[in-house]
Amino acid sequence: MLIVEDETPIRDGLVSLFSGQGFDVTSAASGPEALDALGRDTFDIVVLDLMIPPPTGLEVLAELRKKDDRTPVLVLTALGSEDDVVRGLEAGADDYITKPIEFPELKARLKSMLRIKRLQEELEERERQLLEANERLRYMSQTDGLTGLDNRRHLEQQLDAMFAHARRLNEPLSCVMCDLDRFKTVNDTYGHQAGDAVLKQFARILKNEAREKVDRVGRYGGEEFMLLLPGTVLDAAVTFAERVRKEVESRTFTFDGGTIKRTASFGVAGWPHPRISNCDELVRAADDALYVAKETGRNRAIRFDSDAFNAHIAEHGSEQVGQGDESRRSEPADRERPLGGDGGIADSGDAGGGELRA
Ligand code: GH3
Ligand code: MG
Ligand code: MG
Ligand code: MG
Repeated sequence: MLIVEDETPIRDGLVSLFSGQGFDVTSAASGPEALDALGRDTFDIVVLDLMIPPPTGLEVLAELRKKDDRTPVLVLTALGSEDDVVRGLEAGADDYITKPIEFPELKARLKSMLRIKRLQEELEERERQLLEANERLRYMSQTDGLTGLDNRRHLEQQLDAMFAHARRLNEPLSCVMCDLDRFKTVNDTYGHQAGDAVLKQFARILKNEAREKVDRVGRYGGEEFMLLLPGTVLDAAVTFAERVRKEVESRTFTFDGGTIKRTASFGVAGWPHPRISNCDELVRAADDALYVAKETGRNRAIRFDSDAFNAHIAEHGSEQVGQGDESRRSEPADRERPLGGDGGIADSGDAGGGELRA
């Protein structure tokens, strides 16, 4: 507590009264001393006599309020000077008491000011906690728990926004879908935890290869990931996917008790494209290209509408790709789409397939 009072007997009386009540009391006998104390310390409460050697109490108060509108200030005014009271309150005092001071009244008023201050602080603390909790919730609702990447819902929201933006500015936007090859065997051979470790490391690779704060990287489903590359034409997106593919291929994944090599397949689509007119079609095109990458041997990046893509479709028909899986944008990703039973999967061309090294 800061007590500003120029009359020594009153000041001493107040100091001993409130010290006796357990307050840590600082006292000042003039304007300069008061400003000095306020500059040095912060106070829970200030008792301020208005008639003090200048700067006066009102000037001290105005100075304090320039940078601090929180510290409760109770002004002491001479009896009957109503102008003083009004000016004191206008200058930012929270309450006043007229001299001669009635100590019980002063004590009661200070107590109520402190109570208001405490309530205000509690309210602010609660608001802070609420904001924090909201921030945590927002993060959790947008983030995949295992990899820390965007989750599917958030990816789709981003995609909607990015596509609208791309269309508005007539800027390219590419989408890369990728899926670890023969990932199930990691789980089957080394257990789910090893699988999780590989997924996390794979996610890290994607994140590192993507442009920070520009591209969005997310987990679309189990071991399937999506990258959104704004401002990126299809050619550049294919180059990007090829770079990531090589990086994955060169990497040795580690898990508790062993290491393992894996590859991944990529499907790449880009807007603008004559066969893509909305973001669902962009994702489906990338997904179809990924499907063809799997079908044609895995560990490769396939460009939607490329010769390789079209040749595969021409040979095997298109009923499996572009089949308009409407559930795709609301259900977990599932690549169980065998082409004509099991026969379409080319195990021989599978660079990373089946090789597990512990
Ligand atoms: P393909 O080359 O055709 O993609 O073969 P694959 O084995 O990678 O694909 P498949 O769809 O047959 O298997 C995917 C596996 O991914 C099955 C599932 O148990 C596993 N999986 C999905 N999510 C997780 C996860 O969060 N953690 C672990 N450890 N495994 C997961
Ligand atoms: Mg005085
Ligand atoms: Mg897979
Ligand atoms: Mg998959």
